[in-house]
Amino acid sequence: MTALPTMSAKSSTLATPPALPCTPPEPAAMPARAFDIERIRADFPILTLQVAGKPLVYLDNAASSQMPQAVIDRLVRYQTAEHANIHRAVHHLSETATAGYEAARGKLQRFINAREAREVIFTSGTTDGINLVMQGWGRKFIGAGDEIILTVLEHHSNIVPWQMLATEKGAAIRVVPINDAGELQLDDYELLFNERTRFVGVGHISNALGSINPVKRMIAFAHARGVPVLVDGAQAAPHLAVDVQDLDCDFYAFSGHKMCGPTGIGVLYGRAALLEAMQPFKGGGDMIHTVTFEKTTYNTIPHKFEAGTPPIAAAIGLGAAVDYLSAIGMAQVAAHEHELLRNASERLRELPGVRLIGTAADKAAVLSFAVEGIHPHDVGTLLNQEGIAVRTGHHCAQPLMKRLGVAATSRASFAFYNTLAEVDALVAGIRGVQKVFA
Ligand code: 7TS
Repeated sequence: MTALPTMSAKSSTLATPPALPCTPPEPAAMPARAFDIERIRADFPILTLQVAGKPLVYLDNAASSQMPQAVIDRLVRYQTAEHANIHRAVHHLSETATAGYEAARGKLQRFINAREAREVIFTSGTTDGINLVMQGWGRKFIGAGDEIILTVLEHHSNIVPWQMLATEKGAAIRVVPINDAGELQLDDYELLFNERTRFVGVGHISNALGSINPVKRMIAFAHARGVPVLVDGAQAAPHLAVDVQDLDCDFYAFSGHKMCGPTGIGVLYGRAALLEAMQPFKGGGDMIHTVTFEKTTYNTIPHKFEAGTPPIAAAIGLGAAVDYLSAIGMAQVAAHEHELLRNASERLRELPGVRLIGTAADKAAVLSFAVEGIHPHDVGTLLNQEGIAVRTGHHCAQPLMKRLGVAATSRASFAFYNTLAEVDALVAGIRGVQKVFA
């Protein structure tokens, strides 16, 4: 048998070439813009659609928001001129893709004011981020008899993972109640703490009611007792300026598709010291430093938590989305949405036979409502015939629905590109539904 030629080079003899510039270079962040609603709407091609022969009125933003042309363009540019796998090769496209992916991480770091880019882990979404914390932190640090505090407002994705852990470990879940307006009861929250309390999970904004929870106070209280806090920011990151250092949270999870970005991408912020203490949740390529059959050593954070090929295009698209939101300014986003909320709440309150569900003093632009004698599913179906997209159902918050004594609600959830004219359309639509059933 002919011996194979021996490959004896132990190290590369070529000097590492200077990194090639990305072609074309990463687009600069957009300049700040005035809040001009018509110009903003013109950025969203989908908002020109007709549904059932009527102009689309898209009021299901809490489920998924729409994408501006700038994000679509960035995705197209990546796919047409930059696509390759990241972190793995010296060739031009791989370096370009890597630079774009890591630049996106930096944009997300600035968007939430994290101290360091390595505290930003790309996930597939909020659900994935919470599961990562459950697997990586929870399985290591929560044991039999320990207690986890959640709230009755939580989305299922901040309930079920903790329940799975509690069942596996013999831990218990304690639940913060609300009043009838949908506000968390802080006195009860504080009373839930004892020497077995190990973790708190709380939503920043309720997806079903819009209540903005006093997470900063809750975090301070937990920290005074040495208990870390995860904030589910799925409904907050798209609607208000999030500052993880100011909140002082330990983990903050959110999804790209609710904030003008693509599906399949999200972020888990984690305090570096906690991330370093955590077990990786998924094993595979990129998350390792060395591998032998005897032992694997792990890569540094954030790579330790990003096993396998990540959704590179989606991460770059999310970077473009936060550039877009930052150019408008989250304060302007929040102010416009608050105006929509104020107007819509007032109008719906005046409608006979309509009851608002969730009337917290501090609220985001989510309106859950019941129309007397008409099933929410029928409300949604008839509104759709008018081109109006709302969501109906339990909104993945069944414990909350049970607390409120309803099986489901109809929910209109606004974004910064919605208008007062669309509030008019919603009100007229609901009147129309009532006429059908009169
Ligand atoms: N947490 C909250 C507060 C949410 O509103 C949602 C999604 C999730 C977690 C899960 O996010 P994902 O991106 O991982 O799926 N909420 C909704 C909703 O209100 N309607 O559809 C999805």
